[in-house]
Amino acid sequence: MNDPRLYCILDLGYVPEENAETTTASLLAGGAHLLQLRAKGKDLATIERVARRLLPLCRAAGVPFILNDFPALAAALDADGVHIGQDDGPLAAAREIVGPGKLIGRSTHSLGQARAALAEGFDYIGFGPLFPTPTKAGRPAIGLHEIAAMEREVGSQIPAFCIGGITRQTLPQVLAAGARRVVIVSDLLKADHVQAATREVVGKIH
Ligand code: TZP
Ligand code: MG
Repeated sequence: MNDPRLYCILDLGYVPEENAETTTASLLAGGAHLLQLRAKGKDLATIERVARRLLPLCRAAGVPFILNDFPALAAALDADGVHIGQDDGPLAAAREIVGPGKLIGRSTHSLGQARAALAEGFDYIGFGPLFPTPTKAGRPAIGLHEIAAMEREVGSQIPAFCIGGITRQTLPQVLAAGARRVVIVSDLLKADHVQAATREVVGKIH
């Protein structure tokens, strides 16, 4: 990861499988620095099929391809990494499966969890959701007040991506609160022009 600022997620909850490649190509052409495949509720065969299509696009763009959940599938695919949540067990268990040299990220929902992920040795974290978001319905928003401390303590050591309800509209207040890296899901996937929207965001966080 070379100073990644914008982490994009191809979420099959927003993008039908048949559009996964074209939408991913648009995110990559727009300048996404990391690309995750997220496919909540989909069967493993579907996830593997889509991942095998997206991986070469990411490789060609020089962008790490991260699989959400499923360390064993990430290893089998030779994906660049895997992203796991608070309830997905310790880093060591995932590392055992994907091996050294792969990225392993953790979702965190508080400054305390961010500190813990750093101490445990995760390669990067997500931090949020900052705002309520339909992409992760039911997960309480954590607001903006801990961002500055999180960036100071954790974001200075490993990449820390603020996430959750970040849009082209809310981005300025997120950056003003001290965020340096973001994940944006639905605002980009639902944009009329995915590539242009992605490009616009990248231009604002550099
Ligand atoms: N984890 C915390 S919030 C979130 C995830 C996966 C969803 C972010 O999606 P959006 O559409 O950018 O709010
Ligand atoms: Mg998960």
